[in-house]
Amino acid sequence: MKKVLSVLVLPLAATLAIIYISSCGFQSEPVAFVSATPSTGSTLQQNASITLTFDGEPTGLKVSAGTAITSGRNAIISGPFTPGPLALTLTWDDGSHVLNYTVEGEGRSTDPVTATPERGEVLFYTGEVWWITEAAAEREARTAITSLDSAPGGGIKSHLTHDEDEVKRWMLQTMHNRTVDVLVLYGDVPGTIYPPGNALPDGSVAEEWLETTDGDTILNHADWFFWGGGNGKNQEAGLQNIMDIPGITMWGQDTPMIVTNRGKALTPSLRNFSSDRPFHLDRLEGDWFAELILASNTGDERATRADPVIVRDGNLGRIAIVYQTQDEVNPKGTVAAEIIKNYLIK
Ligand SMILES: [Ca+2]
Ligand SMILES: [Ca+2]
Repeated sequence: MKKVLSVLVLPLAATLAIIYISSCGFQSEPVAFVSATPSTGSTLQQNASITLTFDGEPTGLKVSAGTAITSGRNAIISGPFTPGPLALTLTWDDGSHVLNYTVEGEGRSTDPVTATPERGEVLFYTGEVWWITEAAAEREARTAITSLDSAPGGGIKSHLTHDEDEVKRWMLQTMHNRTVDVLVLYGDVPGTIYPPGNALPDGSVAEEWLETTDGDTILNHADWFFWGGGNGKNQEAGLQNIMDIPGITMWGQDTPMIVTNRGKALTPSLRNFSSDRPFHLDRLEGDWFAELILASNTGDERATRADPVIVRDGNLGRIAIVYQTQDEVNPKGTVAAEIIKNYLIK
């Protein structure tokens, strides 16, 4: 009997010791800061609230402004905050962290208890172009950049690149950042974001970028979206793979486009013209829908063909086409900037 008892007691004692040691070890892990929403660098309303996430419960949390309520691994800091720059210091038993915000002053609405998100960015790529010369594409891009610089609220950050590797890097950086970013192309697509010859029909950087709830947008001018330039690297399958719509094409040389009411309101520089590669709205499938029709074959929203138009994949990314014309001079840069300033990045 004695022997049996010791056989039972010893493993039990060892198990309890292991549980004790491991629970002590778990409790002594320092709790670290993970993220804040809105993120540091954002602009806030005075009555905003900020949600913090830690990797464990932050005991003894104190904040240098506002009121903090802790709930498990999260904490909510509520205003009012004093207008001007805000360096919000968080301290808790295991550490400290500083978040920097700009709090909007008097005269602005303080009603919503939400924060203004950071603004997205725009990248123009002119390293490969088709149905427009590189020089003309650069001129249009620079016109758009000048216009975006003067957007209300301090301008919209944008830049021009010829480097296809930079396009990929930038897309990876701006993916999943909860802001609408816009890539502008001129009738061709770099292989770094969509491997040529439709080598990656699913999962390319371009497709991944369009499949987050950021609402990121690829805006294309001149030739067919993702056709792939003079060599026709991708042809019809490029757009079809990106949208996952097998039947969609952009055929339609010289299709008259009439500016819609929303077009007149949002893109004052847009005039009636003939599109050579209009979007086929009657071929949209799945969650794709025409979000903003600026000009169409009917001049209204019941159209089957449109250019410029923004189509969107449910609550995910967007494809915009603007002046899909063959070697024609249009105010591509001006109208693109109007769409971005007045609609996509406000
Ligand atoms: Ca984004
Ligand atoms: Ca696909």
